[in-house]
Amino acid sequence: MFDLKSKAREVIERGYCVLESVYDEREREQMRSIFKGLCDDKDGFSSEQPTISFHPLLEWGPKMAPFFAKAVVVDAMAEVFQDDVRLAHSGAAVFNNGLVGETLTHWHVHYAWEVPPTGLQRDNPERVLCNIYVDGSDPHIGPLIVLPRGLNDSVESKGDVGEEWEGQVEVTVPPGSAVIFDTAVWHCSKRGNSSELRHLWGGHYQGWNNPTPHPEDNTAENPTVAAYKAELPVLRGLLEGPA
Ligand SMILES: O=C(O)CCC(=O)C(=O)O
Ligand SMILES: [Fe+2]
Repeated sequence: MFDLKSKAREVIERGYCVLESVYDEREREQMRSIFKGLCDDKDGFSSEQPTISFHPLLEWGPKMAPFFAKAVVVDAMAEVFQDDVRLAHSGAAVFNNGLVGETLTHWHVHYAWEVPPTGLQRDNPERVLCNIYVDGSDPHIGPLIVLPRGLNDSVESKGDVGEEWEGQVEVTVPPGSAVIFDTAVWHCSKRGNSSELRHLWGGHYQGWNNPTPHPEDNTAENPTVAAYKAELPVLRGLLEGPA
C-alpha cells in the first residue's frame, strides 16, 4: 500500500511524512465514540474548556490501545529508526472548533536533548511523533503546520511563536491519516473554519536500542492495556520490546 522506504526518506529529508487514511470510517467512528465518553468524563466542552486533552492517553483512555497496534504505521517508524519501535508517550486532544481561539498550538518542538557544539550528526531521528488526525488536517477541521527540515538542520527557532514562518507548510491530510515527524520539527496548529470537533491522538516513539529518557515519557500500565497486550503482538512489541 505504501512504499515505506520512501516514507522514511521523507522523514530524513523534510522532517515528516504522511500515511494517508490508514484508519477506515468504522475505526474513526469507534475512536470518536471513545473520545465522546472521555470528554464527558472531563465535564465536556465549554468556553472555559474549549480543548480537552488526555496525557497519558493509555491511562485516561486504555480502550484506545488497540488502535496503536496498526502494523503499517509501526513498520514505517521501524524504517525511520532502522530499529524495533517503542511507544514512549501516549496523548490525545479534542479541540472544539466552535469554542477555541484562532491558535490551537503555538510554534514548538519536542526535541529535548543536547545539541553538540558542531551541530546534530544523526543517521536517524532518535524519536518521532506519530499523530493520528481522525478528522483529517485541513483549513476546515484545523491544519497542522510544520516547518520542513533536513535531518541535521539546526533546531533553533526560525521566528516568533505567534507568527507565520517563511517556508511553513499547512499539512493537508484526509481523515484517519498518520503524520510521522521528527521531534526536531517545529510545528503549530490553527483553528478550523468549521464548528466541528478535531480529534487528535498519538504517541512519541523511539527505537528499542535507544533507551535515552525524554521529559515527555509517560506510562501505559493498567489491566485494560495488559489485556490488549496479551491479544495484540504489535501492541506488546511497542510496550515490551521485540519477542
Ligand atoms: O494540533 C496539532 O495538530 C499539533 C499537535 C502537537 O503539537 C503535538 O501533537 O505535539
Ligand atoms: Fe507538538
